[in-house]
Amino acid sequence: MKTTKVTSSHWGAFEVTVKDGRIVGTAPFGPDPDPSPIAEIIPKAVYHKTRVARPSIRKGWLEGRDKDRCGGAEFVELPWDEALDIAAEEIGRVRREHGNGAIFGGSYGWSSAGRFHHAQSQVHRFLNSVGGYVSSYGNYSFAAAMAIMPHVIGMNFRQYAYGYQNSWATIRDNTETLVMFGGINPKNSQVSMGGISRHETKGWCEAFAEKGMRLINIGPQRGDAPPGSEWMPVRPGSDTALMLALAYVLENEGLADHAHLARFATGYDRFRPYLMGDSDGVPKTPEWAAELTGADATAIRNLARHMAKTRTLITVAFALQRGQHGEQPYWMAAVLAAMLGQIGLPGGGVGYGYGALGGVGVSIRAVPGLALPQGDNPIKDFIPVARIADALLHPGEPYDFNGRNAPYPDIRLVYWAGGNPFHHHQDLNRFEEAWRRPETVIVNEPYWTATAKRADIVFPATTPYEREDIGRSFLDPFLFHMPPLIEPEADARDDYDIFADLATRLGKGELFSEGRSSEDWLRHLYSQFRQITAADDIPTPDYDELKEKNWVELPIWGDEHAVTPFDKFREDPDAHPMQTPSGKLEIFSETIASFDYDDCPGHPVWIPPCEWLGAADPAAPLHMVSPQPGDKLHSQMESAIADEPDARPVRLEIHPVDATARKINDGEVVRVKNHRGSCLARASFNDGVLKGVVALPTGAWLADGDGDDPHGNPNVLTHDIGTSRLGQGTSAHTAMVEVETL
Ligand SMILES: Nc1nc2c(c(=O)[nH]1)N[C@H]1C(S)=C(S)[C@@H](COP(=O)(O)OP(=O)(O)OC[C@H]3O[C@@H](n4cnc5c(=O)[nH]c(N)nc54)[C@H](O)[C@@H]3O)O[C@H]1N2
Ligand SMILES: Nc1nc2c(c(=O)[nH]1)N[C@H]1C(S)=C(S)[C@@H](COP(=O)(O)OP(=O)(O)OC[C@H]3O[C@@H](n4cnc5c(=O)[nH]c(N)nc54)[C@H](O)[C@@H]3O)O[C@H]1N2
Ligand SMILES: [Mo]
Repeated sequence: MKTTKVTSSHWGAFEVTVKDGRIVGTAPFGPDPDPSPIAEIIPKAVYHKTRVARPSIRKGWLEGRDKDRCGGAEFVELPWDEALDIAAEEIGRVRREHGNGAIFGGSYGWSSAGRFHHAQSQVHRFLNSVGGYVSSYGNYSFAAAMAIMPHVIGMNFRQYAYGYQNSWATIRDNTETLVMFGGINPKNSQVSMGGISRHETKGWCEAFAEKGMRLINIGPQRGDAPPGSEWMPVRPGSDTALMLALAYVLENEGLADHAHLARFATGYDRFRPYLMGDSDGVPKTPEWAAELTGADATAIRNLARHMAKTRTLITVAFALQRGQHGEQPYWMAAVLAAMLGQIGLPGGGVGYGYGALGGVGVSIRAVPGLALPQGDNPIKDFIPVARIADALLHPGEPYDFNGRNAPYPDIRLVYWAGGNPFHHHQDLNRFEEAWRRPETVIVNEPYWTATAKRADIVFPATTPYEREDIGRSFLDPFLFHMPPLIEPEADARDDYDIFADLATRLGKGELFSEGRSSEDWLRHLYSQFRQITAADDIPTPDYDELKEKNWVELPIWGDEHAVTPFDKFREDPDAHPMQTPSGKLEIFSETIASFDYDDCPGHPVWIPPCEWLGAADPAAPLHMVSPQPGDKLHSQMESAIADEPDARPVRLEIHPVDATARKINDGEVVRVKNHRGSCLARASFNDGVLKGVVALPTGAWLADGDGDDPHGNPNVLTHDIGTSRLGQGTSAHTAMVEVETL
């Protein structure tokens, strides 16, 4: 028996062929013009030996409640009932002895794409049903932007990035110069959270080049932007200096639009003395920036003049704010756009995150719905998501965050489902130390990831191919019935069933499940969604029809030119003010100034990062950036990918000059090290990487044991500090290393 059905994922929809109950192949989804190859590994990954077969409890915890959570720990397999009893009893004990404020359920991670079996929503609903949990705020993607941008443009950053930017069509039709800080990355636009059925970014970028638009990629890697782009290489972490120099040229040469600044922005008078050097004796000239960034002063001057002459859209990759002082380039890019006088013009102004996710720039009518309700969390305590190690290491100690000063919670129990912090967090050796502080760690996972191996109780979760779900993303018009394609592997169960059983044991089964099975929930959520679409006149099949059809395309493509950000504001700033204290774009923010943070003062500034090429340490002279992996999503299905010949350690992009100076050959396995840790990597010569910079993508699972991580996880090398006291985002890109032969 052979059947082929379509399913959905974060990297797109694809066909899956099942023969005699086994997944034997995948193929692209017909309507997708540029499908991602990520799905090809699935027939191997689903059956991989690293699947968690049965509920497993770490022997040291089971027998003596030890906290020795290390990669090589021994586990004992138990029947479901026994393991669930033990977990429920432990959750109950922590609640009784310490209260729900001692349970951390932030559980950051991308898990999988189906709407109901979304692990993070499931764990949150479960923990809420038993009295709540300490949550995490923000994300690893753009936490610093989330903190700074509302102060500057008066908008929630997520809403701006996903729903209020120039669409691709508006850019094509209006933009003459596209200045891309950190590029618009073709490899990253494969992915969009919740799904992406038509990968269109590549096509749009081709259309821009065809039209003769000037595309300028500013950053450490040529490959960050689509082919046909000019490349202005700059040192990682130095973009704010370059932006300031562009601003300096505009002001100095009379190209800054002062009328626009007066009407649509506030605080230019407070910022100008800094820009021109009147307040600190340092004019932010192109020569000043050339020294810091490595870019050519004449090229900077010419670029500023060209930007002033043409309709210019400045775009900034998420990566720029994933470094120390990451708030600054985001703020300064908006200030630069205001100085150009182009805020509110179609195809002008400033944009964030294009290419980072395939859905940014598409025009879709917003249709809510299809999310599992998480219930209410009576525990109001939270941590900024990337401060997890600090929280575990320093309970009770106060920290700053966006004007708030609060003590870290005292975490006794951690529950994680749908994330892999031993892939995604920084300075993993420090994190491993922090991870030993709580009394208990429970993880639901399909795979023996680095995190599962460092847990006390591990529950085997199904993959999306082993359960029924609904696929839909708010950035995509397609709607999927995701059929159960195969039986669950070994003893794996759905997160929902695991949590329902735990809730029952804790006396809250009814509150958690509302008496519904998974299928009842799917039909319930779907019928609510159909009420929303009916009210909006969007024809939507009923559940059984969707099941029958497998997928439909809803007629919700938006008007391609529906949104020009801040156009109404530009027409009449008094009638349509920005939602900032001044009603204008804040070049100086009284609010931020009132926080009195030395690492994020009242207007954008250049503050050198603690590690960068401008202060090279002889022991760690190379700047390591750690981008998203092109061949997969984060660490998902890593074990099957790692089995491919020569796949591990991960490839390290290095300039041939830096390599030969170290007697390193192309393809050779090398050691990457600094004072925080070391890993192996496979040198890959690339003259599209700025000299002095190396790029090691994320996604490897941290191996067991001490010493060099043999897989090449860059997070043994990264620095675990907040972006600033304002944003407290990850500073993953602020890391210096040395590379050497073995
Ligand atoms: N150095 C450095 N580090 C970074 C970054 C960087 O740029 N540089 N980027 C950061 C960013 S932006 C992000 S978003 C993070 C990503 O980090 P994560 O989101 O933690 O990475 P994933 O590998 O997607 O983790 C998802 C996990 O969920 C599991 N899973 C999938 N489906 C299910 C399910 O149905 N149930 C359960 N229980 N589990 C499931 C997968 O097996 C996988 O282990 O990494 C961050 N880390
Ligand atoms: N294939 C694939 N696509 C993905 C993901 C994945 O795992 N796989 N993950 C998704 C997720 S969760 C996210 S958040 C987005 C992230 O989207 P981005 O943040 O845009 O992506 P990154 O790959 O982390 O970084 C892009 C580039 O930024 C450059 N860069 C680093 N530091 C600096 C700097 O200081 N200045 C400048 N100018 N450039 C710098 C690096 O050269 C890097 O290659 O990607 C998404 N897309
Ligand atoms: Mo992300």
